[in-house]
Amino acid sequence: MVRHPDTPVTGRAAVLRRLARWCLTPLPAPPVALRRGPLRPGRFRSRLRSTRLASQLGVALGVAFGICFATGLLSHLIQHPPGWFWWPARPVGLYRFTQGLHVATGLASVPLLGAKLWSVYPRLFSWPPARSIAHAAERASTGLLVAAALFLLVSGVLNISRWYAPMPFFFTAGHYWVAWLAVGGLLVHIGVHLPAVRAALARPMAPEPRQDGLDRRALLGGVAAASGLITLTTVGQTIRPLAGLAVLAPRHPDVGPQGLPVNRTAAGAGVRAAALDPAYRLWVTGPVRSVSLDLAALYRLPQYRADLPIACVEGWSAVGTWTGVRLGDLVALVGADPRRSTALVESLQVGGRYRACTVPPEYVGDPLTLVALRLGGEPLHIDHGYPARLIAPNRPGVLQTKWISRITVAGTP
Ligand code: HEM
Ligand code: HEM
Ligand SMILES: Nc1nc2c(c(=O)[nH]1)N[C@H]1C(S)=C(S)[C@@H](COP(=O)(O)O)O[C@H]1N2
Ligand SMILES: [Mo]
Repeated sequence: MVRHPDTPVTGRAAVLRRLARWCLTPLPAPPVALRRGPLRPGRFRSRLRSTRLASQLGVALGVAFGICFATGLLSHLIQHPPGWFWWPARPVGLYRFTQGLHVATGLASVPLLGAKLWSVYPRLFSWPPARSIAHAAERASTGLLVAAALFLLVSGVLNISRWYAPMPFFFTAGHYWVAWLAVGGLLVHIGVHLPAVRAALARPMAPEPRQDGLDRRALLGGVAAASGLITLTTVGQTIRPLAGLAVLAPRHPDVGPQGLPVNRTAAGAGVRAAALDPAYRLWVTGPVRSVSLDLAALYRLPQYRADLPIACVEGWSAVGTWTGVRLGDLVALVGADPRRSTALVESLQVGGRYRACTVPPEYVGDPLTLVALRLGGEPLHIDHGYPARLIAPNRPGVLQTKWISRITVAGTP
């Protein structure tokens, strides 16, 4: 269509068409004199690099990042539930599985991402750098994807290693928002490359010239072996039979007081004195009455046993045998119906992000949700929450509040 230059552009479709044409207009190529160093034609010669290799590694990364995003988002929703969200108390170990999978999959993607970036980095120096505005935008989004992917893996590894110094931001918030950026960038990336991926993966393999002593299969085998080795040496932090192999895992499921790891100690939380004070009382406030119970009074209530895991957000988990009072019994004691009540559980700890948690009705009314007084038959070690701690099925460790001092029940009689 030829339009007279004076014809005004009207209508949204016309504006969009014009914008699209503008975006796709070829840009002038930069002076050839700039084409030096890595920008030289034929600078990268490894025959190992191919669209097929980038596609195979890409598919693996796509699956891994998809699993990480789904399990991470789930963990976020459990900790910050919006009104529509519901998370069941059964099966008791589901969160243990999903968060263990999150960290294991994230760790296994480290070699995948390294190999993928190696396989495509010559494209960083493609010439001309931008053919059009659209091409420049696509490259920028790829840059964003790379930065976000590196950030997620690095911040995740720093977090599970409990090395917070290099992260001058709150880990969870940074990790969460960058995950959205990564997924946005990944969707654009897949959209752009899908036809090439399909073509590259459908093509029957031409026999590959041997070069550098390594072929594509050996490279992929090496990457798979590296991922497998990382998994094997870390996943024992949550899969008990593999604990012996977990030489690279930050946590060992059986190392700690009473055979269970500790995340924050009583000294670290600044609660030693308050927890050991003989004047300790657990205050329970409800719609009808309030009670304050000392340890002897808590022991006089019916005691129940629950074999439940602590499933830390950091990907380690371990099962303990807990004994104590049902949270539902305490809620009933102050005149509320456990199955229709929410409980705010607060710690002796004064500050800190994990000093309190909210327990929704499905959990308050669950017979396995305990205010635990004992672990493995002994009174709780002070680092596991003595005198009393919350233990509930299918919850992240951060929501298993230790050193409980107050329970506030919102519910109807
Ligand atoms: C974290 C995930 C990923 C990262 C960081 C990543 C990174 C990159 C980068 C930096 C490039 C080179 C720049 C470009 O050509 O646009 C590239 C190319 C490519 N990627 Fe990805 N990618 C990821 C996931 C994927 C996925 C899920 C697929 C396919 C399902 C994929 C398929 C491709 C293909 C086919 C190319 C072009 C390679 C060529 O033609 O030589 N990538 N990727
Ligand atoms: C080595 C790789 C990774 C490790 C070790 C890791 C570790 C973690 C940890 C420890 C948490 C819990 C944070 C908390 O609740 O305090 C978390 C949450 C999360 N992760 Fe990852 N992660 C990795 C990779 C990824 C990737 C690739 C994605 C997304 C594509 C991702 C998305 C998320 C999301 C959305 C959350 C929830 C954050 C929140 O609760 O607000 N992670 N991750
Ligand atoms: N008051 C309080 N309770 C807390 C925490 C905390 O920092 N303060 N940390 C939580 C975290 S992150 C985990 S994983 C579990 C660990 O319990 P454990 O130390 O008994 O294994 O306790 C939870 N309870
Ligand atoms: Mo935790």
